Amino acid sequence: MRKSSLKIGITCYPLIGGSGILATALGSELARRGHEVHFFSSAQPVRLDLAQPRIFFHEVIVNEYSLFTYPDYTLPLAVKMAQIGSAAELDVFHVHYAVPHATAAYLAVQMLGASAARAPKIITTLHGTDTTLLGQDPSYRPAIEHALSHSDALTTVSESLREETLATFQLAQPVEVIRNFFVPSVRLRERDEVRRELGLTNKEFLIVHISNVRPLKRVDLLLRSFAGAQSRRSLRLLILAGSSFASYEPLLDQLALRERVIVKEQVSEVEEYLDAADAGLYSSESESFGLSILETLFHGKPVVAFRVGGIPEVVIDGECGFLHPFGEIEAMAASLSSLADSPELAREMGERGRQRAETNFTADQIVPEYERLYRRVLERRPGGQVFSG
Ligand code: GMT
Repeated sequence: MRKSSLKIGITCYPLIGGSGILATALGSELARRGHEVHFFSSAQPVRLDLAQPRIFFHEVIVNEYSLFTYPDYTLPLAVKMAQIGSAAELDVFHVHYAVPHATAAYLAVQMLGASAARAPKIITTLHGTDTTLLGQDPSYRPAIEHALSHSDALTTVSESLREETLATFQLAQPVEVIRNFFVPSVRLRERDEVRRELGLTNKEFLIVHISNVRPLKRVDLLLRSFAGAQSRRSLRLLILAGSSFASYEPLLDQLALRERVIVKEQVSEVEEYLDAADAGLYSSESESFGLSILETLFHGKPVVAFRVGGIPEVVIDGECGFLHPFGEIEAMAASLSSLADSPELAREMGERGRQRAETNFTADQIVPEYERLYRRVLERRPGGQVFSG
């Protein structure tokens, strides 16, 4: 008999990073829909609410054995997944980001025994750099390809990443696109209050950037694009940095931007800053999707970005923002100027972005796609068994 609820194991990175945020939101939505969800990670994922019914968290302890130069995470993760997979009778392991999660899932299933009909099925969702960076590295590529080939289903978060995945790995099974989604929070503080905290007057045009400021986010091009923008209004840039901004400090001085750029590190409530802003600026050289860009659209702000990876699948150029070929900072600056000079244009584009996000990228649209995938994969179990319910 087909059971309505499933038991799902989700493996993800815990800290600020798109794949962990998406995995956490997915787990929360699945639990809200009646499924039992078990998270595996080295620490509690930042946005995970353990008070929510049907959510469980299994911490993986990274070993500190002094005989090893490098700590190992893959084996303790695989053991934890095997233990809980068996004890909680999980139906699926849904791993987010292939390295090392898909390999750990494969090992966990092997530990449960090749003939274990009860072994969870493995779904791997590729998020970006697992294909675009590590997939190009000869010391990782064969291991990733092995783990992907032993997954029961593969998904990517954009068509662009699907194409790159197919070009990178030799895969016999299909790769399905299930795009990212976002659930906006109920606003915590009013726009005016946040702008006051930032020391902004209502006349100033605030541009926001949210990222982990790793090298591929190209914060150098972000600052140069901003420095080139000119407007009748005073322009300010707010950077919400998921890791240390220290290495970019000298460039702030070099471009004489210190008075106009506000940097905040490790902000957990990014959404109230999105409400306080007037536009978003993103300068990555590679981006499979751009979850922060989607968050920016949900908050009704137009986006200026480079046309790379999956970004054009999220932002429609000329409709909810402006996209430019990678590296064209003068064009990025000109787009920022035109938005700042025309508040009406910025508002209209922002509104169209919100509509686009609400039409295409809500949990109600995307989560059922994952639920259908889980059920399809489980039908391939002997007798189509689903053990939970
Ligand atoms: O590179 C990052 O910013 C983190 C990385 C991750 O896996 O946590 O993000 C990737 O996954 C996000 C969620 O699917 C996507 O929105 C990002 O575009 C993607 N990053 C890259 O492709 C560089």
